Amino acid sequence: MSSALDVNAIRSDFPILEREVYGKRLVYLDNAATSQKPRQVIDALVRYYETYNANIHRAVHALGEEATAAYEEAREKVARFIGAPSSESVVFTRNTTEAINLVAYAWGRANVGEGDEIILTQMEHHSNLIPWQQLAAEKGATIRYIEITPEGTLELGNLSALFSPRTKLLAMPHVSNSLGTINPVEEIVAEASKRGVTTLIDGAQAMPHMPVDVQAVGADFYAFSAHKMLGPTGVGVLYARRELLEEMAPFLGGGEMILKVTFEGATWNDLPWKFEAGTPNIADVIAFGSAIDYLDALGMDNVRRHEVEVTAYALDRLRGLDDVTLYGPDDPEQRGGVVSFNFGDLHPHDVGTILDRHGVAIRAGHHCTQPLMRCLGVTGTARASFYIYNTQDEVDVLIEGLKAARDFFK
Ligand code: 7TS
Repeated sequence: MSSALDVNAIRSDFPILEREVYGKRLVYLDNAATSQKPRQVIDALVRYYETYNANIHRAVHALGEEATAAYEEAREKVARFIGAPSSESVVFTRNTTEAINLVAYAWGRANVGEGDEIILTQMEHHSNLIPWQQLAAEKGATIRYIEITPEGTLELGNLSALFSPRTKLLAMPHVSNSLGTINPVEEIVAEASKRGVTTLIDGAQAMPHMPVDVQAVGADFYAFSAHKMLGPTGVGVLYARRELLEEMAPFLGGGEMILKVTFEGATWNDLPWKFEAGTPNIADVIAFGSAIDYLDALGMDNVRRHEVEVTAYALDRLRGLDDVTLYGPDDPEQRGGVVSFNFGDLHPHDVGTILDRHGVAIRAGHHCTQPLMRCLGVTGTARASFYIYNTQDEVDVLIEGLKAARDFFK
């Protein structure tokens, strides 16, 4: 039993956890890819479509006003949840990937030029790598990487040597989706900021799992996805310092993002709508508001404590198997609820396939971090990732499945 959360009560809110896979109870351990959704979020979607579906920010009718109010209320909830100074700093996108691309286009194209430098880490998800490689190739800029240590943490001893007068941006993950490593983002952002370097934190694996205050982190930009934190797919958030959003040109042009349009040109809407062209993902943003309510009621400190407990138990049990290679920091306090491993000489996909037959869903492969896999000297790993509804019993099912995989391939 978790000491931090009432997991039985939580589990009863998630209809999908009642289903079986191949006749076995579903054990869902692929939360770093996407989380499951509680009934409260599903109900919010149904309620919207059944009772007040309408386009927002334009209608004079009741439905439009209700939908607009609910959409903007969700933005207020997000702003409070992340500690933003105001909801004007909260831009809705499709996902983390689009939030980062928004910055690469609207800020990057205007501020990064030939000979300039960008600092990333060796543990980037491709979505915080490709947009910067594209920008660097287009502009003739260079990317430098903070290396990883054998323990899977960032090598920060020579951080200051990575900065130069040409450094324009430092972008990095708050928590690694492959190693689980929690990076000391406050410290690194402070180093960058004191040199006048703009900063972006990819918070896709942090915001769902621990208390995060974007102002305490101090970054200029902070990106994350709703679908990894009980919300629907199709909603991401870009938090940005207001001054930056003010000076940036729009990312996409069209309806909603304008104030006044003539045949000769246009002026832009106020923040944050300047960055939300076209009809947004109204239903899913509203349902994301319900996901925030759900997490708020649990308390993010409790979410974090629960994940530390389950992760510590999983690490212990995995260490008890012969032939398991674990990646990332040993100390569960230094990592999120992500456990990457390899098992003997079994291919991670084979491990994943056998586990699936036991009802256990994990991810196997490179986890969209191919350069990191090369640093680790592997082509992929098996990865179990936990959330609020996972239990130690489920970790036991994982371990039994791994033993069965070993026997199967013996
Ligand atoms: N950044 C990190 C650190 C991530 O883990 C992910 C998704 C993304 C960005 C992209 O998020 P999206 O919502 O735009 O797709 N990570 C994973 C994963 O680890 N397995 O599947 C998706």
